[in-house]
Amino acid sequence: MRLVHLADLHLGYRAYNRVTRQGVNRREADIFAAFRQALEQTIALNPDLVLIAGDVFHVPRPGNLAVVQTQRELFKFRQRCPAEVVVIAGNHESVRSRDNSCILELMALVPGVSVVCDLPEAVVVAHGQIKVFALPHNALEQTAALSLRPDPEVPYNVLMLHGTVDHHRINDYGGYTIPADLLDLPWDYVACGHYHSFTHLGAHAFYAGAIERTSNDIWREADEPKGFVWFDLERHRETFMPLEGLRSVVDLPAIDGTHREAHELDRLIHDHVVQIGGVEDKIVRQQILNLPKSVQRQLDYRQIRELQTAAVHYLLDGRSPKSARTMICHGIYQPTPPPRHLLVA
Ligand SMILES: [Mn+2]
Repeated sequence: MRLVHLADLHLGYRAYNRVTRQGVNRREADIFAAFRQALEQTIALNPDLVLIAGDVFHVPRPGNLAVVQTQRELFKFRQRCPAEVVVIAGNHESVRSRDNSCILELMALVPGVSVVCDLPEAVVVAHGQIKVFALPHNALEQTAALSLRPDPEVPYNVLMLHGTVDHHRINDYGGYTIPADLLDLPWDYVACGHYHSFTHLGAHAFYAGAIERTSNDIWREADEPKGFVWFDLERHRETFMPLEGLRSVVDLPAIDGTHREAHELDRLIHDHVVQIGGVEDKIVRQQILNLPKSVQRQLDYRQIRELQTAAVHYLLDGRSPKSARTMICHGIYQPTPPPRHLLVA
């Protein structure tokens, strides 16, 4: 018995103002390409079960394109892969009001796909061989729901949930905390969603991580692989399956602007770009720390505009010495805080 564990797809995520030839937001198309690749790899693996641990969509009401494409991909997937699929809702697509249904309920119309949006539910799959205890985002609100125990009558017990396991690992807002002792029960596998980096949480518990860079702080994830978990329930052995050819996200080394004139900074900006072979088709950030406003005004904006035109996104993030000092005084200084305009709800 082997399973594929996907999480945090964030389909319908959009960023920047680049569009494809078909007029689709460049990043939305990128995220879909990653999803298709993950499904292709899954078909080749031929698992007994596919888990999607929440945040299928980036927002509770995604655009029609994202909804229609997702539905189409799932139908095609199920025609080519006999494995059942169990999906839970994450914080990004959960709705609070009872008079509004969750968009994921559409996916339950695909044969062999089970969706758990709100209350905890146990789904028995793989001809009675695997019981999946599914805890979507909303279910973690009530701690009474957490008196779950593996079922000794079933060969394999799997727990799937969407939330924060420890507070050092937060890259998204609005998640509930998962009690650590719930993960310590003798599950054959625990599939977690919410944290966007692949992480082993101890025993057989994992965050699969997101399939693309869709977090509030994409720069922290620039160098890490994105993909999903391939798990063998008999041997309790995991393999991380990275996705290939994702869009390059490059966080260039920060430049210290102290005692530097504008023309020196222009040259450093240029040199950093040359070192990565140009910015074409990439998402790039160049931070300049301790950059006085007077020097910032004298930078070569023709060069910066050219970089912004060539890249999918080129962010020149200048920090004045004063703003850094103020942040230290208030105890909120972080070495690389995310730029405010990149924060998404
Ligand atoms: Mn997420």
